[in-house]
Amino acid sequence: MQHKCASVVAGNPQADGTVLLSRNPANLDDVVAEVTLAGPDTFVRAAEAAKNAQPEWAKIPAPVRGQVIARLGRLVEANKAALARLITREIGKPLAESLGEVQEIVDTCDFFLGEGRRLYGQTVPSEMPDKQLFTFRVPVGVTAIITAANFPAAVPSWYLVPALLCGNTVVWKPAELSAAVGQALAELAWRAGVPRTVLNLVQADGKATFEGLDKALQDGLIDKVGFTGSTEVGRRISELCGRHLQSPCLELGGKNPLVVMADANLDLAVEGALFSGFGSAGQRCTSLGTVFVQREVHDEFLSRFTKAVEEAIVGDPSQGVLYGPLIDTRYAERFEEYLTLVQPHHTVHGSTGTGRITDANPRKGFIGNAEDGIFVHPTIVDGITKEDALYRNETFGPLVGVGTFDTFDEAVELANGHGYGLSAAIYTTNASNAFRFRERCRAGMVSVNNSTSGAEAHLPFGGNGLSGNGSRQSGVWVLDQFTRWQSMNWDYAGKLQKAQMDMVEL
Ligand code: UN1
Repeated sequence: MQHKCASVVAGNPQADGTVLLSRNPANLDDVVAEVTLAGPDTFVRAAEAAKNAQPEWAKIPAPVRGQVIARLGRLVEANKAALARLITREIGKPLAESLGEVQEIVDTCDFFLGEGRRLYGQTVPSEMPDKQLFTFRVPVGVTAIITAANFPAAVPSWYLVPALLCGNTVVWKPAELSAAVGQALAELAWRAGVPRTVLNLVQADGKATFEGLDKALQDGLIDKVGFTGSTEVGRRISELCGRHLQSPCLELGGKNPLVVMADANLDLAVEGALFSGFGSAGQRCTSLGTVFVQREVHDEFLSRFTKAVEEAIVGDPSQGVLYGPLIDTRYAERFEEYLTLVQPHHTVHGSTGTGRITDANPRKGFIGNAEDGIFVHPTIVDGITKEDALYRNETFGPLVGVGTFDTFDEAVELANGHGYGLSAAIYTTNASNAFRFRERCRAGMVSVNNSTSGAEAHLPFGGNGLSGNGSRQSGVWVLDQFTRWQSMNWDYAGKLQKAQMDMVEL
């Protein structure tokens, strides 16, 4: 089945624009969707529709908005298998991970449906008698949500669900490469009862989105931007928002380290490195970048890790593979460029080859026909030091660096020194090392004896440095992105009481 995707503004499909084909990266002959890409004007019109709808949506009591979120959760659950299959078909994520991704939406809805009954403010004592102070959470207004193809459903839900619950209206621009998944999720939200004027869908490329966003910000139509994607694009979004005195919610790249101490359970560490380094073909923002191994166990770790990678099954993502294709041909080209950063002092551990998997450069145990899709070999590059480009460049593909350290202090320095600060892991059986690592680590998310990926839907998610501007998604913490605090003071003294001047003296 071929989907037809187009922008939907206030419930009206927008027919004008250029057409792009969204293809199955495991089989490029399979056209998943015909996507009509909108121009900047459509983005602005979507923002206007969202602006007009916002006061009415905000008037609906939060517990009632929570019921809409509850219905969305149940609808997503009922359509879990179909949505997961669409994710696998459109972006090539292994089916088990796609099912996990859909479950993450259900978890997010389950968390926020209750938040509709909590959305607490506070009562605060005043410094004067007969006066009471209060705080309230108020919606920010119109939110523009721009999301990436690698988590085409779960990550958008991290924005859409709390934004809607808090009384905001939305312009959502999914990635062009996952347009059909975007359309399917928006349709479920409308069916759940989110008014079509409240959630507007814009299918557009990056250029049109920037132009549209710029204009909408200038016209005062957008109050908050949420963006998940590359650090480079995040910087541009941030500059644009900064001009309008706005701070966006940014979730950017990572070069996530995994530290293996000599006292670690090495089999566990190998399992964690395999899952976070090569799962989803390394195309998660939480994917493992470099493993730093204490010198005494380096050779042993590397040989077990190499064996695990050699035995891993790659190929057709609808089968039980560790990973499938890269999402797009451009990703493969960029990945091959990263392979040119391998230096003579590195040792490359590819199982049968490096770069693209083809009939001439095959991989043992590959499932499916490699020539039909965008498949690349898993690669381990040993000998990474702080001076290497591979130490600091996010590769967004199945490439894991390995480096060595002697002391714990060196490990911390290596784990922090690349500029990113999203996720970091340590494998150790020594509790003091674990706590010290957490304390000294720059990353927003730290794992002990677990991989760098696999965040749960109710813990704060986000990073520092090149990984973001400190904003956090998920759980109650994201409420600070989608609401603003308003205070109120209520004086019942029957006379003007002046703060600081009329304070009671003892
Ligand atoms: C992302 O890659 O943008 O922690 C998000 C994880 C997932 C989310 C990753 N739950 O791997």
